Amino acid sequence: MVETAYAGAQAPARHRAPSLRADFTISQDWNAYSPEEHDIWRTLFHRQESVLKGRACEEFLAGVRALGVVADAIPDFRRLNDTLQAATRWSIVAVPGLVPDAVFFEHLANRRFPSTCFIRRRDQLDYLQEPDVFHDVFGHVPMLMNPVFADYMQAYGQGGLKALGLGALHHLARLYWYTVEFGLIETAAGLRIYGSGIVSSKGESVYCLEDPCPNRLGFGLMRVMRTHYRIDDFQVTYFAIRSFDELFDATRPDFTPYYAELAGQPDLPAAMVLPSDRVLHRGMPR
Ligand code: HBI
Ligand code: FE
Repeated sequence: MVETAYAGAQAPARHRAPSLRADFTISQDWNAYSPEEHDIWRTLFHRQESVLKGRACEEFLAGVRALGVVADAIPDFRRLNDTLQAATRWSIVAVPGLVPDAVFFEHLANRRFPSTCFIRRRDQLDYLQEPDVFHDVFGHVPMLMNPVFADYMQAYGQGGLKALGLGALHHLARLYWYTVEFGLIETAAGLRIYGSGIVSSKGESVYCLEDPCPNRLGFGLMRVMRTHYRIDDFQVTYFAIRSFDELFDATRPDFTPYYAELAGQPDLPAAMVLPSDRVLHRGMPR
């Protein structure tokens, strides 16, 4: 079963574009946001700002500060782009929701991050199926201010286009899931979070580092690309990189031989720990 990263929920009609461009981009229309929508952003921002102290990695927190992403209101992509383009030549483009894989990779391969611009309802504060502007702009964009991670995301997009051609997307999607969305990093002060799916989630920001249940393993490229993941609950295994350079260096080679090797190996259940794993914490099955 090829997990898709997200189930296909739909954005509220207001932000589903009447004029969807061929590359699936729309205009953010910042003036269309209601005071209630800005207030939902403020609620989410304040919650994460406090829970991420001592939990998110410095690169993420520095990115939030450097971008000028604050609690006051849903950021205007035009403002963010002035800063982001100057820092790492990335741009945010607004999309109405999940876009087809090939479209998503094409944008990433050209240093364009496709960000949704609708925000979740107040009754979805703790979980929503598909990314909203808080997940994308608060969760993903700050890491694009880090030059190494910015290059990794472009390499991922280029790799995604190749993987599509090779029918190997399900392997590469796991790399994205266990790094970009749910990655941890080892630091002198201990494990810290950089994954966007975690930093935009109050509960998982604590669970991923402190709960005894999940495994915490050292990152391995082939290990991650073999491993199933959960899309509707906290992860049962987290992988920790030693540095963003390690992550970027792992994506330098052409993956074609990796996919050939993976085709001959069984996938691994998300909760499994192998004798060859570098075990930082062996979880307790729930
Ligand atoms: N579209 N807008 C958007 N955001 C995503 O994160 C996204 C997507 N389409 C496909 C996708 N992610 C994943 O299926 C790929 O990473 C494999
Ligand atoms: Fe995401």
